[in-house]
Amino acid sequence: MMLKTGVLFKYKDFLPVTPQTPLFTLGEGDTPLIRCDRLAREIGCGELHLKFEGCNPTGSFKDRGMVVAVAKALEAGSNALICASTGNTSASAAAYAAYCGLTAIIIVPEGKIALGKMAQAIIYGAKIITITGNFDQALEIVRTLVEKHPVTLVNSLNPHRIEGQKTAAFEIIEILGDAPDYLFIPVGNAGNITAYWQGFVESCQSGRSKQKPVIMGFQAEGAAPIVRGHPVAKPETVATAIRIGNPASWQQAEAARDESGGIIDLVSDAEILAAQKLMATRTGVFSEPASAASIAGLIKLSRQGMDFSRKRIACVITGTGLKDTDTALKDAPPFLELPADIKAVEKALGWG
Ligand code: AN7
Repeated sequence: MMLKTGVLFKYKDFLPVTPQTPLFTLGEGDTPLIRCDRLAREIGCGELHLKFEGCNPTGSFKDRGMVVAVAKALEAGSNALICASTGNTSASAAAYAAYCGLTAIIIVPEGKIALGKMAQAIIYGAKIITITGNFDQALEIVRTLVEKHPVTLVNSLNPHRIEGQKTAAFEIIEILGDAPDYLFIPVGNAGNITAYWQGFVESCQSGRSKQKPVIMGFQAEGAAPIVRGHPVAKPETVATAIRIGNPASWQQAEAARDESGGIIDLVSDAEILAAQKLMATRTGVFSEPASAASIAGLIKLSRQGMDFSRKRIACVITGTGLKDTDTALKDAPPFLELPADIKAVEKALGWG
């Protein structure tokens, strides 16, 4: 059967795909770009589009890069993958390893991974190691292990990950006809901001777009090394996906910021959770907390007086909220609990 969908097939001319690269897909890419007029009016921007990466097969943008990294690993004859993760990379690595019959070894910080992401790694059959340390320490261990053992690193230090992830920028341009004026994006290990910028730059160079967006990256207040200008030894945030104190692609993120004329700023946990809730109630998009950092950043700058009223904005919504229902349910108001009686229900609804 000829493969017709997926990142590898659709973008093979723009990816390091050779005649020897196996082409396969779990259905990654082609995620919706959702136009949100009501939320745009409320925030005060001209046009607002959410690139909802939660629609990827394992529920995050990581799948775009993972499919390329795993295809190249197979091509090179590897039979095992390894990554450090705050949860989404490990879920994605485990899924693609399962599809391809490879071993996935994942090293994650104990107790700081959303439960749905742990469930994914478990059900996909990954070898899971939790460490009593944070993501940065896990990544240090992984970087040393791949020097000594025959196993493929699939963190975003693997350049094939970035190649795959840049395809999201291509898709935004395909839908809008050009790049947006601004791209808002959460920043953790800083691979994705690097990938989007590369995608927008390549599109402009090849004439597929006329402009490049201003890149607006957002870190969580308790895990904002790039904003503060130094690594954060003990990063803390409710947005566990971006609980990272020493991003691997730090310099590339600064380059994306500076070459695009953008900023990398921070948002508080309260701002992140408020944005997550606002997005859900105004657009029907349920993101995980880390993903809402992009919307939280847009709201913050708009409130500070930046004028987006005539601008076209794309916000990258990096992952689904369904992996982290604990955080969504925290502080939820109580439900109405009634007997199974129509009169009681009508009365409670004010129809009685
Ligand atoms: C939902 O899974 O680092 O700046 O190990 O899961 O490219 O790191 C996840 C990162 C944003 C930040 N949103 O992206 C991992 C991991 C979500 C994420 C980010 C992550 P990068």
